[in-house]
Parts: sequence; structure tokens; C-alpha cells
Amino acid sequence: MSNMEKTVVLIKPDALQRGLTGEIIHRFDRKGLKLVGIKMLKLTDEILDEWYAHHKDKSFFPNLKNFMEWTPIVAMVWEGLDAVATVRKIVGTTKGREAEAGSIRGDFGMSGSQNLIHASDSVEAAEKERKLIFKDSEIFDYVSASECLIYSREEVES
Ligand code: FUP
Repeated sequence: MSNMEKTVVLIKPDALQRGLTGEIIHRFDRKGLKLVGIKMLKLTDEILDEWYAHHKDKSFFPNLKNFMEWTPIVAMVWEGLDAVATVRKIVGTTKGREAEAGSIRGDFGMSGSQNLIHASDSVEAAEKERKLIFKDSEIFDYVSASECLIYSREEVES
């Protein structure tokens, strides 16, 4: 199916501590994205060094790692047409106080470092991130009963 993508979302420690886990999952659910994987885990230095390899020389990197290891996180894989860009739009730009109202960061956050949520920024990043957290057997392939309400036939069959 064209542009059917999987993307990775992390509910970060600040969102977990603030009781926003359900609210965040609800937003992706209501949008019409399909949940194909979910687990709770504690991130490690090994995972974060790979995950944020492109940030490893930045001054904020040590604090970022500390923050991400503060509590367990909730990791999810969501599937949908153009899911990577769609989820980034729902998440909002990095700094909460500048993020669009209506986005998760725009509605619930003020910080640019404690910013509630992570979402893959490309299909390639999504694949890399998925493999760092999920086994293949933890990603589910199933038919969504609501797919015919969410997409036209042409959109999913083209
Ligand atoms: P995003 O894709 O919006 O999550 O943002 P980036 O990939 O640019 O940054 C990844 C994470 O690094 C952010 F979610 C928070 C952290 N960060 C900081 O702590 N300080 C900064 O100046 C920039 C990013």
C-alpha cells in the first residue's frame, strides 16, 4: 500500500510523571492511526547513544540522556498513510512554548528539553528506532476493522 508507514513514538519521563500517558495515546487513536506495537521500558546509555547519535556532540546531550533515563518510558509504533509526517504534526515543534496550539507539545508543554514526547523524523529513523526497542515479533500485523471508515479504498489500494 502506498505511503503506509510505521513511526515510533516515545512518551518521555515528564509526560509519564504528569499523568499524560492516556491523553497522548488517545490523540493518536482518535486521529485514525493504527497501534501496532507498545511497551514500557527503561532506556539505557547504549540505546540513547545510538538513538541520538546525531546529537552526541551537542552541549545538551548529557542532560538529554539523564532526563530520558529518569523513569521508564512508553514506546509505541503507530501505522498509517504518511504516518511519520502526520505524527510529527500532532506532536508539534520541539519547544513547547513555541509549538502550535492543538499539538501535544503546544497544549501541554513549555520546555524545549522536557518536551513530553518523541516522534521519528523520517522513515529511515523510524526503522532504526523501532529496531532499537522492538523485536519483530512485538510488531503486529492485523486488519483494522475501522480502516474503511478512515481511508477511501483508492487511498489504501493505490
Ligand atoms: P524533536 O525532533 O522535536 O524531538 O527535536 P530534536 O531531534 O531537535 O531534539 C531531540 C531532543 O533533544 C529534544 F526532544 C529535546 C532535546 N533537546 C534539548 O534538550 N535541547 C535543545 O536545544 C534541543 C533539543
